[in-house]
Amino acid sequence: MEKLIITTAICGAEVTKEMNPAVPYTIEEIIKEAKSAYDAGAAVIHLHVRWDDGTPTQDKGRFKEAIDAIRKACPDVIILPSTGGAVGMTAEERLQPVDLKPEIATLDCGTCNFGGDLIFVNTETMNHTFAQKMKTLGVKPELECFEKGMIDNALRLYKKGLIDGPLHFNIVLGVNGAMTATTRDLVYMVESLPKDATWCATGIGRGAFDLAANAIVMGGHVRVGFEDNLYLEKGVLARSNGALVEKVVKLANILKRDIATPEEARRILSLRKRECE
Ligand code: KMH
Ligand code: ZN
Repeated sequence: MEKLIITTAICGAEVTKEMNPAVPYTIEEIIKEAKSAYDAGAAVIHLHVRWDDGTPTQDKGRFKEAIDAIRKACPDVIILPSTGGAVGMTAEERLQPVDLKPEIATLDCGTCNFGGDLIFVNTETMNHTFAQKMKTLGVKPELECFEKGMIDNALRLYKKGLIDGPLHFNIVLGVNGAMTATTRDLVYMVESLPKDATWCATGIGRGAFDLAANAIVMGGHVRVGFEDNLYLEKGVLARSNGALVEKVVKLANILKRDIATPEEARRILSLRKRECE
């Protein structure tokens, strides 16, 4: 089995300081959270950015500022910007960080409900536009799939030549509107992937660490972070993203899986290190 790649989603777009005071908004706070996760063993930082008041933004300049600052604090870490942004943003807004030519960025593979009246919109046309732009700029897509139909959408993009293999998926389970963060649903999703694909599992909310343990024993990789879950355990808020990563490292130690460095993660994910423009 390959070493375990741990990704941290340090801030997301929907969680707030009211939910956990450690959620980062400012560039300084983002650096602190990125560094805590990196020091604890994360090889990949999944990045959203906010204005100082917490408003989510996909502003290219703000991404550049955050990426340059993280790069100084965590020299070799893989930075994986979001093109999902926040629910309700336009495709043009969301695509801005791709212009910076990161090594890898998210590509959300379909539409789903996102709790209450929220709908996270990713139409087939949007998938084509995002994939085409990422391919043109040499950015590897991390294929975010919240339910099984999204894997099929991704495979259609591959058949059409809009994305290149080997494919890398992030299976996100537990969103209020898509599949559940259960072993049964994770196994079903993983069995639906191409055999040479790499994959990471992200459990939203309560299922975060159960799903992480499943992914560790199944040979997948793991994402944790405030974007997905704010608690270290029931009723105990995590003091930092680093604390969430530490818990995954403990699980990996118990389950006898070594942790990948950023360099090892690049090899596993077929990435080539390059600086953002
Ligand atoms: N904020 C969610 C609506 C991604 O980063 O690509 C979407 C999201 C996915 O976070
Ligand atoms: Zn995200």
